[in-house]
Order: sequence, then C-alpha cells, then structure tokens
Amino acid sequence: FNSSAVEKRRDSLASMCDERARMLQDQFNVSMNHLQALAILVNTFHHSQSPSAITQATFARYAERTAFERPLTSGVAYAVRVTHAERDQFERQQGWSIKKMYSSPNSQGPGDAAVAEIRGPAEEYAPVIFAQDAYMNVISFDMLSGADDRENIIRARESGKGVLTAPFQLLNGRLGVILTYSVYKSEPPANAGQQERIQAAVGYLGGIFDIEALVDKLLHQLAGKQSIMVNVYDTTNEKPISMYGSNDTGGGMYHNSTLNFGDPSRRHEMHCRFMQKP
Ligand code: WA2
Repeated sequence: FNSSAVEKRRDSLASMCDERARMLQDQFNVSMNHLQALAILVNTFHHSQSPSAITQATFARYAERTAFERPLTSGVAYAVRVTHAERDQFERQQGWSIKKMYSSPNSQGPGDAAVAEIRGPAEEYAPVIFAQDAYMNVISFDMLSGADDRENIIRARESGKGVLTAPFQLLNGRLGVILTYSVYKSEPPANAGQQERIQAAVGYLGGIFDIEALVDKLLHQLAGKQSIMVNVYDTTNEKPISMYGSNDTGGGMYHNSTLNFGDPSRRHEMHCRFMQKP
C-alpha cells in the first residue's frame, strides 16, 4: 500500500468527518437560535401580560408546530422561578406541588424519579410549568433539584447566554443534553453584571437534545454513511463523555474534527474512522 494512497485515504476521511461536524454544528446552531426566540416569546406572552396569555396547551401546540425549526431537539420545557415565600401560593394556583427530581433516600438516578416526593424547603425553586408533549412528565419537577439542570440554570442566568449541560441521563431514561436560556423580567443591558442578571431572572427555557436519535438521523441523510464510523464526545473534562456512537475501537487511521456548540465553557469533538480496512 503506497504512501500516496494512504494520504488520499486520510484526506478523504478528513473531508467526510469535517463535513459531518459542520452539518451537526450548523443544525445545533439553528436549533439554539430558535430556542432563544422561544425564550423571548415566553417573556412577551407569559411574563409581560397579566393574566398570562400562555397556557400549557398553547405552549405545547406552538412548540410542536415549530419543532421543525429546532432540528436537533426532541422537546422544549419552561421552568419558572419561584421563591420559597411564593411557594404556597404558587402551588395553590397550579393545583400541584413542586417535586424534587431524584428524591428517594436510596435513589441512584433518574430511574427512581417516579417515586418523587414533595421537596423540603429551599430558597428558591424552578418547577417546569410548560412542556412540549413528549416531556409532559417533567411538569412540576424542580429543575434546581438535579445537579446538571441546576448548574445549567445558574450559568444561564448569570451569563444571559445559551448554556449546555454535559450529556446525562434524563428523567425519561435517555441520554441527552439540555440547552438553557434564562428569561428575564426586563432584558438587562448587554454589559449587566452577574448580580443584576440573577435578580432579573424569572424563568428558564430548556431545549432537550436527544443526541443519539437525532445525530443518527442527521448522519443517515449523508451519502457514504456506511463507510465511516462517527463518535461525538464532550471533552470538557479530562475523561471524555460519549454523546454519540458505538464503541470507538479499532486502531488505524482516524480523524478528529472540532465541534463548536456555542458554549465556550464546553468542548466537543467528532472522531471518525473507516469501517473497512483498505
Ligand atoms: N427536561 C426534560 N427531561 C429532563 C430534564 C429536563 N430539563 N432534566 C432531566 N430530565 C426547563 O433548563 C431549564 C429541562 C430544564 C429546563
């Protein structure tokens, strides 16, 4: 096998991998922009009107009808900020209690979510009040009671930008990542400080990215999908977390394409290999 043939093969792997990475990144970016627009819609029709012009039914219907605008998401949900002092009145209005996500004493994770209990006192809560049909199961759960969701909400409201979780197991048992935008009572100026942003936050809009299913669908649209194996990782921490793809085994040639999902505090990579040896 001569060296120019190896080089050709390397180039072709690199261009196929880069093409897939670019496609994924573009679709992610499009989805992200529409989530931001949805956050503005919630501000306009829920928080800036009294009484609110959005109900769960209208939110779910609108989210469903505009789902094509968010190609990598499998759903959206909106959690509202409730202080401890407001809790009783809020629960009475809603007709349900705010629930903790992973609450049974020997809970090891989302599998136990069904036995959720009522949450003990906290300073504030972020119960989901609106959700797209597929995620109706998260309504009434306090998103500040789960580590990944909590960290995302806190980063979102401090930064005013779209922020992303690491891949984690969702309440429905599937692997996903959540992209969160904070909704503010009135939009803080671009140069607003963290404290000012935290004060102004009234809720949190989340897009749920079902990476396994949606990346698969995306890659299947491409020609030559049988010939290469694709893996996507969150490489923010020392130990990469797999977001997509089967076991990245086998030696030989591989290409690493960088992915930018718009959250500067997270890193992602796409790794590609040929399925067949030359
Ligand atoms: N949405 C759906 N399933 C989940 C989940 C979640 N979070 N967390 C665990 N399983 C309303 O960032 C705000 C959505 C959180 C947004």
